[in-house]
Amino acid sequence: INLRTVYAFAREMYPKNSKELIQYGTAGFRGKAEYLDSVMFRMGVLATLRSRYREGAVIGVMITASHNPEPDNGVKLIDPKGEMLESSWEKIATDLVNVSDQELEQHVGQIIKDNQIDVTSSSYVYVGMDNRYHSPRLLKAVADGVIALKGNVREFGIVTTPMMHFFVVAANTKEAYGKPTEESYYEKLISAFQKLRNGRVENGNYRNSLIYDGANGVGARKMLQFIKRMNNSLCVTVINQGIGYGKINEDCGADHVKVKQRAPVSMPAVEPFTRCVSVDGDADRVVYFYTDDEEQFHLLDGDRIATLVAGYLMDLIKRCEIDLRIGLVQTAYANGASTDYIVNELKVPVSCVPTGVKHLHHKALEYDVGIYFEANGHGTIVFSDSAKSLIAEAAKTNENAKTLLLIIDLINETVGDAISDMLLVETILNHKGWDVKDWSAAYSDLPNQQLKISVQDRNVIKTTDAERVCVEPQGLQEEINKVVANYKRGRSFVRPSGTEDVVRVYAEATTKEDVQQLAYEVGRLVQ
Ligand code: 16G
Ligand code: ZN
Repeated sequence: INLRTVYAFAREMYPKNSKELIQYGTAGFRGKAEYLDSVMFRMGVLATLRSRYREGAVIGVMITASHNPEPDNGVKLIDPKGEMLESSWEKIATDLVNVSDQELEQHVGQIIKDNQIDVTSSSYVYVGMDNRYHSPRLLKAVADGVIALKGNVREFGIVTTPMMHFFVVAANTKEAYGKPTEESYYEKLISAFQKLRNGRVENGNYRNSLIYDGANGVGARKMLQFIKRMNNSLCVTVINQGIGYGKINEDCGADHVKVKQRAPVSMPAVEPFTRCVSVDGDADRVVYFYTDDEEQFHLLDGDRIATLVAGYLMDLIKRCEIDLRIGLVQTAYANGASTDYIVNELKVPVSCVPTGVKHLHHKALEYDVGIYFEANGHGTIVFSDSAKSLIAEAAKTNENAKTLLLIIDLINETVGDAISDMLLVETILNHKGWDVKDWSAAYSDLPNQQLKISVQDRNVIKTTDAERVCVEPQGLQEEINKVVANYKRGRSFVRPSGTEDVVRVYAEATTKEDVQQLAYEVGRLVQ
């Protein structure tokens, strides 16, 4: 391998055109697409090195900016078991994309040396992208990065982020998880879903039709593929399909619906209480919503999904007559009412961790059955190996354990998967015979609000206790406490965003007026 090639490729095709420092954050690298060509090329190089470092295991590269606006793009690496890139390599990634073109050859040499990578060993990189118009160009840059190091690359074209995670795990586990193909992914989810329906498409208050907002993203296209294969076991009407003028995530998608607490554009006229669902631009987040008979909008967010799933799994596991430790993981953004419901009604242990999937995922692995969801709709359920074998054993004689095995098949354990999560919610509602009214009745959300505050340097804010307490600048937390004390059931925290150059303020209280005032007052303390 001649590292000159890397430099030559970089200089001629992917010159670095931005001097701004860019960081591998909670969701990889993100930014305006026109500055990302060199980042993508270098991530192709890094993925190949990572694959060689991991003895030829498949490494994934996903090109997407998720819920960001259309002009943005981004890239993240997927480790062999489908997990996020190991944190020590996040630093290697950051350093690699920030060196100049002239330093590149020497820098890559140093990474190889530091990590004792055998550059002649085999490597495999899988790469996929969302449907932004600049994604194909950026995908080629990643592939060229792999080729510059004489690695193997397989391109999957337009896929969701969770599909990419599925392909990587499938490839590395050699068929135990399914084949690394799009068809195998559909097959796995749909077959479990159909078996769980068991021919009973409607039950009690549950109707098997819903509206699906695809955010003009890849989630829309893939849902159309699901529909073709589902034989009407679920009747899905897809809006914001990404055909014509609609821009990805613009006035639609899970982030819009959650943050604005409003329905997406292009909503058809539907009966009150019609079940609607929104996914984000790369289909790893999902939230439900509906409008009631007084035209009031209601959101059923990640907290709702988590509590629905926890209640259902608790019940099912009890009936399997096996002893498994269930736990639920949330972040500080979880609505206080949902946490109370989990602790007091469901009596499931709940823990709070900092924002970002890797923190939630990591914590969830401590339980036999770990359920994690961010309020924004990103989440999944992980089962320990021993839990899986206990369930499989019980399934030989117990019908409930058989159901639980199918539920495990329906779940994409590697990462939150909007479509898999949706099919899970649909299954639970079907089994319970519930409509959105029944689902909403479990508890009432406390009114809540988020603000973005622009400051000179957001990193002067340092937090602890899962971001719920601010330790720097000194004295700020005391000020926040004083303000919060004036509000009934008031709660508020501030944290620097990991994806935007802002400080975020979260507030909740018993009334809309109170929460607006509380958020405003805390926001002023930060400015
Ligand atoms: C990223 C995270 C998401 C988190 C969000 C917070 C991953 C894969 N994604 O999108 O979990 O909720 O960042 O953004 O970890 P913020 O730091 O700007 O509030
Ligand atoms: Zn996303």
